[in-house]
Amino acid sequence: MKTITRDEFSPSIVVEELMDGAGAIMLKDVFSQERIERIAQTLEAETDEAIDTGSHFNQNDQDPLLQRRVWFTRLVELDPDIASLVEEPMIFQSMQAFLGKEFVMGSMCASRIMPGYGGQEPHIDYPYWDFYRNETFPTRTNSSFPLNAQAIILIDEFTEENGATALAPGSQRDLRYPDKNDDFFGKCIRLTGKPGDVVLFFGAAWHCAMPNQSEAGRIGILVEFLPKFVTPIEDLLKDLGENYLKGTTPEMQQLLGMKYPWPSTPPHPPLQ
Ligand SMILES: O=C(O)CCC(=O)C(=O)O
Ligand SMILES: [Fe+2]
Repeated sequence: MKTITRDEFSPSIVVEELMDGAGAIMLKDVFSQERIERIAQTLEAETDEAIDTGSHFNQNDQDPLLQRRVWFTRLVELDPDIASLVEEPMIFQSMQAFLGKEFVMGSMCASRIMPGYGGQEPHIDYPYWDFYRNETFPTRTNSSFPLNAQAIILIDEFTEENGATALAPGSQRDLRYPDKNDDFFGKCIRLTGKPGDVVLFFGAAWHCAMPNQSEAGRIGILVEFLPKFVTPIEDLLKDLGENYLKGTTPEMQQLLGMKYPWPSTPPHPPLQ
């Protein structure tokens, strides 16, 4: 996987890598160790108990208890700084170039996979996540332009042993739901990195969380970004305090859909 530092960063490198390259890129040392360590402690405490928090793509009955999630409104409640991670300019500018300036957030959660977790099934992400029913999508739907991007903010180190995400490089170009004949596990690379690194990928690329064979949890913050016109899969505003919305940044307001409200009228006459 291509890896770039803040000095090397440009949004066009990200766009090219997500569309025409592997489908994923690693941004190194995006967040300070101090900030990530503080967030890790909060998320570890929050995910201590084995309760079903609504994770998906699990392969057996026990795994929902071992893939523990903390969803957006709870993240904001725990510490608004966790939500602010997505406003980081390298992430924000990349997404503007990839999905359009007024892109939105569809989902944000922390995911902690516990020792013994068996791994997700290889999949593609919303809005393509039920593309095995491709007759429910418009004819000729393809990945020539993106309807999704994913960010994983690494809170723990991601290693092959503890279940670092696997991804089939280049698979984003042929929009299809992976099946058993695709030899996903033979083709995949692993998205390994250090706390504070960020992986960006196009969710049309086949990928999945892998088994955690280590002795410790593996926390990542999973963010889904969408073009402004795709319905977010989560109601991010549900239970969100009014004061949070009022007091937050223009970037967060855009991410929460405030720039492109529904229902709407045309923004201005077309011929001005
Ligand atoms: O946790 C991971 O490594 C990937 C998660 C993922 O792909 C998903 O939940 O859709
Ligand atoms: Fe996914």
